[in-house]
Amino acid sequence: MTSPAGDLFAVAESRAPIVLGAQACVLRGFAVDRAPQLLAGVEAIAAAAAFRHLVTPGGRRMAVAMTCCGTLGWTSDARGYRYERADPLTGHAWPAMPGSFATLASEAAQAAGFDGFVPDSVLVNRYVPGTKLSLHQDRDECDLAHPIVSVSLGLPATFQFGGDARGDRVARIALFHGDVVVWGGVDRLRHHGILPLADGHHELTGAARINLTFRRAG
Ligand code: MD6
Ligand code: FE
Repeated sequence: MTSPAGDLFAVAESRAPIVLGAQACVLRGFAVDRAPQLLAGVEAIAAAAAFRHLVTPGGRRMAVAMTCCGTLGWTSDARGYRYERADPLTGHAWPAMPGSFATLASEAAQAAGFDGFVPDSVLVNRYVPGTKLSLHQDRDECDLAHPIVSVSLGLPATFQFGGDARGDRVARIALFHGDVVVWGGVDRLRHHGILPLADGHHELTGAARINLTFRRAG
């Protein structure tokens, strides 16, 4: 018997999809074979559009470091949360989305019951031990009929999955290297977050977790 929580190199033990809601699930290990390629892509993206700590409209510095690729990138400052065609740090277009990223996202969406998902934006989140992401909804995308596909790489994390209302009961799910979460439809506006990342070291990412969330933003 091995303990996934205690083995920082581990991927999830079972590959059975985990149902989070009527239209939300975790595809265990779906991206594990493609992880090295995805991480090489993240390095290239970060070389052109550096990881940065965005400031919320309320003036708080976000603990998670972020960058983007695709035709639209998510950003935040005193003017609000929004998608932009250019990286505010450089004034240049965001790095293009690698073809292998888009393919993975549509395959995962399809496996979760969403046909024809074509992302135009990837938000890349980087967590180090101690970093958390507070409960939030993803609602800045134009058309909420499209699902979101979220890929976890590197150190494991505890995902919080709540309801449509902020005060609804929150479930906790462990996410491991290579896991993919897909949600949309009736579950598209559920609150979610990441608990503070535990200490650790992963052979591919070191002391970090990388999360890719694929969206159709425009
Ligand atoms: C994360 N993910 O896993 C943060 N949002 O690091 C998200 O905020 C998220 O995983 C929308 C859909 C899926 C997600
Ligand atoms: Fe989110």
